[in-house]
Amino acid sequence: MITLYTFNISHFSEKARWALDYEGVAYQERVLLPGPHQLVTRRIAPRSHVPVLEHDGEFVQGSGAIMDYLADRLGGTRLTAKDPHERAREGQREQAFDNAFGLGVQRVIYSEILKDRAMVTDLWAFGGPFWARGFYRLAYPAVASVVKRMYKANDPQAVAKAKQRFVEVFDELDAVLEKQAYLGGDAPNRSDITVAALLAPICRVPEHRMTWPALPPALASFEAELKGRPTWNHVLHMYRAHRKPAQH
Ligand SMILES: N[C@@H](CCC(=O)N[C@@H](CS)C(=O)NCC(=O)O)C(=O)O
Repeated sequence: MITLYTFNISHFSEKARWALDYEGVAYQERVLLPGPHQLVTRRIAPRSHVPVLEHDGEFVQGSGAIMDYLADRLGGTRLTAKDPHERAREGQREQAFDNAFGLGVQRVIYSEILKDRAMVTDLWAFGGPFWARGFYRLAYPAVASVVKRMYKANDPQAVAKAKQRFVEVFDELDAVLEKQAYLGGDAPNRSDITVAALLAPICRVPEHRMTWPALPPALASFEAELKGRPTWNHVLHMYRAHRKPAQH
C-alpha cells in the first residue's frame, strides 16, 4: 500500500498527486491540516513539509524525490527521462520551477492574503475534519506567523524579487511554448506537471479540487503581467487535457 501525506491546498502535494495519477499508480491520500501536520510529518520524515510518500516502510519527502521514486521504484515510465544526462538537466529545471513558482507562490500570495483571516481559514480548513475551523479560531495567529516567517512573506524585498522571478521564468517558458506544445516536446513530462501544479493557485484552474479565490487587489498588477500569456494558457490546458481524476 502506498500512502501520500498532503494538504488539500498544497501545490507541491498537487504536483506529487498528479504525477502518481498520471502514471496510474494507486495510493491512498492522507490529507493533513497546515499547523497540526507537523505532529505527523516530523515523526515520519526529517523535515516538516508535505508531500511525504510512504511505501514498504520507506518515507520519501518532497515532490521531486517522490517523482524520482515513482520512476525508479514504482514503475513510472511517462514523466522522467531515461537518459541520465537528460534526467539531470530536467532535475535542474524542475528545481528552478520549484523555487520560482513553488516558493514564489507561497511568498507572493501569503504576503497579501494572511491579513484575510476568513479567506485563509477557508483555504486551510477546506475538506478537513470537523474540528478544523475551531482549531484555526484559536490557533490562526500562531500558524499564520510561522507561515509568514517560513516563506519570508513579510520581507518586502524578498517578495519583490519573487515577483520579478515569476516574470523572468514566464519569459523563458513562453519562448519554448511558442515553438512546441509541451515543455516535454510532443507530450507532457515532469516539467509540465510541475509548472501546472505549482501555478494552479495563481491561474485558478477550474478543474482543481480547491476553489481558488481571486487574488487580492494588491496583486492585480502582478496578475496582469502573467495572465493570458502562453505559460498561463499552458497551465489551463494541462488541467483541461491531462488532469484526470485518480482511478482508485
Ligand atoms: N521542496 C518541497 C517543498 C514542499 C513545501 O513547501 N510544502 C509546503 C506545502 S505546499 C509545506 O508543507 N509547508 C509546511 C511546512 O514546511 O511545514 C517539495 O518539493 O515538496
